[in-house]
Parts: sequence; structure tokens; C-alpha cells
Amino acid sequence: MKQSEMLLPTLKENPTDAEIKSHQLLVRAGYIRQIASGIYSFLPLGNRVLKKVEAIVREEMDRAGAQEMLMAAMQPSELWKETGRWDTFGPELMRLHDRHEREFALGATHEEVVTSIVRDEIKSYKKLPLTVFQIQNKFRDEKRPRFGLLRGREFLMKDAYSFHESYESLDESYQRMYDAYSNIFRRCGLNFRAVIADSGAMGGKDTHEFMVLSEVGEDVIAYSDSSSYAANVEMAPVITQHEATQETSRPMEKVATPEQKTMQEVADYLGHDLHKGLKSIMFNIDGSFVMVITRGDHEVNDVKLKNYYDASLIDLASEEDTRRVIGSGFGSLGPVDVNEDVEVIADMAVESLVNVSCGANEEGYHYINVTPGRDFKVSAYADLRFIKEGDPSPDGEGIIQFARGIEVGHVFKLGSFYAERMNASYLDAQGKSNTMLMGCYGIGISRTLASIVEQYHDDNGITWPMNLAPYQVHLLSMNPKKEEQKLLADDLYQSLQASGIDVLYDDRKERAGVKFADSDLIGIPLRITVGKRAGDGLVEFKVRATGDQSEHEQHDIIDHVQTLLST
Ligand code: 9G3
Repeated sequence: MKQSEMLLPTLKENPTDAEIKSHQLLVRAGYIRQIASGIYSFLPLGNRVLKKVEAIVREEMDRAGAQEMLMAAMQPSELWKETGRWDTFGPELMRLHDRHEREFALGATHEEVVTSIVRDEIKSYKKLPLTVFQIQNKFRDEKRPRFGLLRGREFLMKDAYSFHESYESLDESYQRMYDAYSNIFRRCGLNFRAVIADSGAMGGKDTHEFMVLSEVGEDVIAYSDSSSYAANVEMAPVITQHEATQETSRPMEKVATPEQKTMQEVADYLGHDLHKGLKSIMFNIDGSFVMVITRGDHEVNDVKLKNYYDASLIDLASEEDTRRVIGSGFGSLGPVDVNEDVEVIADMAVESLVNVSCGANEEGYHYINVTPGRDFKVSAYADLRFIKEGDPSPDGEGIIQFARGIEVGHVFKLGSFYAERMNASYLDAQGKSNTMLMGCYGIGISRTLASIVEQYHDDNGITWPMNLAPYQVHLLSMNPKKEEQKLLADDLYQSLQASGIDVLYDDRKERAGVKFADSDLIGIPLRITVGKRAGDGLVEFKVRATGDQSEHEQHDIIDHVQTLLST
């Protein structure tokens, strides 16, 4: 492709709203253009890379036995009303009306659509298991789109759905998809972890997120420094055993702590470390008040708390509700003598504590020398806190470290959640009707592309891995006005193409500096420069990622490129 004919608008400056490298570079290098907040178009260069990522995904989906289809993006609201999701999703679900005033959603995901197709067309166990997938733009009206392609409102997703008669069959498909995802992200050259995740509102059981390790990732993963264990930090169980302390319990005392509000202030005022204080937080869980107690240096994990109660709604109680129910505000809450219609539950690290402080449920007062079990009772001790760096890994191997991650894939076991609500059933070998079981599996394709740029760039621009680059060779002619340069460059352009090499030819009438800067920015892995030495039949060669430079006879350069491409 000749750059003089290409829609490839590079920019010198970063767009003002671009905070991260992938957003800056994809815009500056002419790969994408924003049309509205969180909504991007892929220009020709960006589209070529997108197609390469798609091709890897398709190959691995085919290998995993999934059949590609393309579902409607305009989804009748009736389907979402069958599963109840028309009402559970708020403004994030893009909704529209047709000319007859009928309500539709723009496809945010396709569980309802695919289940409505399968329930109409699949009736017998003989047709199960079935796995289908599509690659299609999804629409989600994010409240705060940010970071370019990483959190957009229209984005390209591969979403797959599997249908089963048994959990064994679902487990098998889940594992095949899990392996396919590992292949995909490895082939994309990404440093990723498959992490145990919370199924959230998807009502499933097992679920794993595929996280690309990156400082700009929105999620925090807890991983073991000496095994493959990795989990969403909110899912990682704590296995720390707290042996009973030798300290003898002293009598509990009530002391004035005027104006001391935060855990740290109270600890400083009473002269003890944070972990010798109890933190008491009031939650509203499905309409009931629960006081959750943790050690002062620990944080309540609301996902564990929600899962513990199998709750659908969990919220921090308001201060006014807390005052009304407990009799004091947030700064002096504690588990001693709590109003009996408030349940008190504690993290397991609290059980073995003695002589700790806690709020006295009276403004400006705390108790000291409190001993759990003697001075207050809890309905249960459970694993309710966030794991911390340095905690033992839940698999018993090594110590937990934290890292930030970009979620590029997510696999779920949905169970019967959708098939039940939408009557997707099949007749088994005995002619009995059964509800299908489902799995669903997503990959953010445009998000994966951005993650690759996050991992493959340097100060001058993108450094694409060869198998994902929009072209394999960038051919630059320094001065097309010089006959011998133009002839040699044109000739090389023909020969490279004739050798089946994807080549982008910068034949523009631009200064050398502009061409080199653009070439570094665009990030094509190999560069051939036809310049002053053309008269001697010599060309410059440069490997973008390493900066290695060399000079070659014009007759050798193609073999040299072929050799590099075959390694
Ligand atoms: C919505 C909106 C946003 C959503 C959903 C629905 C996330 C929604 C979860 C999933 C689960 C899987 C198939 C591919 C893999 C992920 N955000 N989810 O269901 F209406 Cl506005 O999408 N779906």
C-alpha cells in the first residue's frame, strides 16, 4: 500500500483527553478516531490490526468447536423482560424505539437473543452440546468512558454461548474455552493471568477473568509469587490462621475520646496500633442492618459479604440510619451491647484478639481492653476481609502479591439462569423434558488490541509483534525526487509484494525526519530505507523493536527479510 494514497493521518501531539499510552498512540499514529465520547472508528491501519486479532480469535474458537454466527444487535425488549433484565439494567443499556413505538435494546450482550434462537431450534439431547459465537460491536452506555478503547461505549466483542444437558458437558466446554483463551492471549503476545472472578449478577458458579497485567488496569488481582494461583482481589479467600494470643484479658473500660473519629485518630489517642482496634461498619443487606467487625488494619470485602448472605442488594448504611438504629454515628460504632435487631458478624481475624478498643456506640466514647466472646457476641466469624499483599496464597503455595489488570476475557458457567426463564428445554433419551444448562464466554477484541499497545510501545511509538502488525515491512524512500532512489524504492516495493510480504510504502513527498518519526510511531516491525546510498545499490535496514540497524545490497534485502520473517 502506498502511503501517499492512504487514509493515515498521523499527529504530532497527544489528544488532550488521552491519558494512557495506548489511547495516545492509537490516535496519533492514525489507527483510530473518536466520533463521540467512548465511541471510535477504526481507520485502515487500525482495521488491519483488528482483523488480525479477530483471525486469531476465530481460529481458536473453531478449534474449540464453536460455530460462528452473527446475531441481531437490535434486541426486542420482550426478550429482556422474560429474564427480568430489562428492569435490572439502568441507563447503561442503550434503548430505542422503532417507528411503531416498539422498544428495543442495542446489544450489550446476547444471552437473551441466543437463548431465544436455541429454544426455537433445538429440541433434542442429540443436538447438544452446542457452542456458537459471534464477533460484533456491543453497546453499553458507560457512565465514564475513559482510556480510549479500554472502556468504550461501542466496542468489538467476541461472545460465545454454549448449551448443555449436564454440568459435566458444561465443565468440558468451559475448559475448552479456557484453553482457547489461553492460546489466544499467548498468540497476542500478552502477559496475562486467568483469575478466579466473581460471577456478579450473572448468576453462575465458576467464572474466570483473563487479565492483562498493566498499570492502567482497573482491576486488582491477587496472585501467588510461587504458583499459578491468581484471583480477583475481591474473590481471594484468606487462609491466615490466627493462633490465640498469650496476652491476658484486662477488664473492659469506657473512656472519653473527644473529637476522635477515624480509626487512626482513636488508635493514636488511646496509644495503640491500628490492629489493636476494631473497625465496625454498618451495612444494609437486603433491607436488614448488619454490623460487620474487622481488625482495625483490615478492610471489609463487600463481595465476600454479599456472597456470604447470598444477598441481591448490599449497601453501606447511611449515617442517619446508623444513628437511628445504633444511637451513634460512624466515629464511635462498636459491637458491645448492640441493639438486638442488628446482626453483628465479624471477620475471622477478630476471634483471637484480646484487649482491643472499639466504639462505645456513644458519641465521644470508646471501650478499651475489649475481648471478643467475653464482651460481645457475634452471629458468626467468617472470611469477610480483603486479602492483603504478604498474606499466604490461598493454594498454600507462596505469598500473595497484587498487580493491576485489564480484563480482556471473561468465561462464565451460567447454569440454568437463562434457559429456565426463557423455557429453553430439550427432550432427553427417555423423552423427558429438561432445562438446558449454559456457559458464556467473552473477549473484548478492541480492548485486547489496546492492551497489546499498552504492552508493546516505547518512547517513539508502537512496537507491534510481527503477527499482529498492520504490515510486515515499512519501505521508506527518502527523496523520491532523486531518480535512482525512486527507481530502487519502486522496484523494491514490487519485489517485496511479489514475495508475498505485506509492505507499506512511504512514497510521500515529506522530509526524512517526518518519515522516520511517523514510521517509529506506526510501529511496523521491519523498516527498509532507500536513501543516499541508493546509487551504490545499498539500502538501510532497521528492526523497530530492538533498533538494530544494518546496510544491505538491494539484491540481498528481500532474502534477509524472508529469513527474519521465517524465524
Ligand atoms: C447489560 C449491560 C451491561 C452488561 C450486561 C448487560 C456485563 C451484562 C455481563 C456479561 C456476561 C457475558 C456474554 C459474553 C461474555 C460476558 N455488562 N454483562 O450482561 F445490559 Cl448494559 O456480558 N455475556
